[in-house]
Amino acid sequence: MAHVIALCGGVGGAKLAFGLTQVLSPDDLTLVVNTGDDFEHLGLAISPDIDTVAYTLSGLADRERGWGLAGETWAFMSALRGLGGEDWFQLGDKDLATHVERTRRLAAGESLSAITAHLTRQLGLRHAIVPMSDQPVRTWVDTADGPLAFQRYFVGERCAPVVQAVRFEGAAEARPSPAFAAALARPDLAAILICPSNPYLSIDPILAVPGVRDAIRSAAAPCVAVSPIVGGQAIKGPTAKLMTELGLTPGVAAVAAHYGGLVDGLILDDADAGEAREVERRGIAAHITATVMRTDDDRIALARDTLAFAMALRAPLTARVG
Ligand code: FO1
Repeated sequence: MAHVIALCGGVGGAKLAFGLTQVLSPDDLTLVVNTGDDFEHLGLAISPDIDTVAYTLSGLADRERGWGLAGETWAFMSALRGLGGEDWFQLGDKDLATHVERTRRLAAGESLSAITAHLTRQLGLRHAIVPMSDQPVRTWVDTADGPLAFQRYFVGERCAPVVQAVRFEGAAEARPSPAFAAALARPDLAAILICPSNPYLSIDPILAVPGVRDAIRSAAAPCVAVSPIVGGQAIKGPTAKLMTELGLTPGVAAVAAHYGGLVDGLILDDADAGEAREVERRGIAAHITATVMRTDDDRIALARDTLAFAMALRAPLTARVG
């Protein structure tokens, strides 16, 4: 197997990322993670999607919540609350160590890439989890109630305000992280996968980093996305609500339109088989399979299926490129 890049956000994306690590060797996979959700809170540098992917891959994640560590304790939060401190964003006692160590290393001048490589190695992970960029990119959500920094919208306001637009502050000045850029330039790049993360909040920040969209478009390797929408609903999170607020009809067709001109193939759930024709009308190959990942076996099966679909698309693309 040649090299595979997978773009992913937090909870939904991490499940497929886990499956990919079970079927691809560390040399064959670069997991590129959204950092638009990152923020500074209580003086700490928080990178929620990187941590969600790292905890999921190491088997340490709280599977019920999807974020944070299993068996977590909350003494810090309870003490902070007692002092009248900010308690709208939950930081577990063990999780806190990750943020403290990341913050210390950033202050000492290490890059987010280097810190992420160190922290994931400490968790025993051998697959590369890389931030989309080492420069800060911050997702802002313009709502009917005014502009909100991403975590204020997502956690503080529980996605309740009506979204008018999403923007990525700092993106224009950002560069792909060194490992992301290197993976995009690999001559043996076999596929670029887009995990079933929120296209607008988790994947768009990655695509907003200058050069990324063009590199994906011009790559000889096929780009395949897995739809995060099943039967008009998001598996988890605010994707469907957000789509409605942005004037879109939540469904696979809108996801295909969003990724139009970028992806060669889209994987849709069995529940959406009826929309395959609409996807293909846009010049995107459609593949129908079970995409809801409840167990580790589901994650591995979808990873295998996604890779097989991408490899099938690769042959004609390679022929076209010469
Ligand atoms: N999500 C919540 O809904 N509430 C929280 O208090 C919360 C805390 C938190 C702490 C660390 C971390 O890595 C993630 C955390 N998340 C929390 C998840 C996070 O806000 C979102 O999952 C992502 O940013 C969206 O992908």
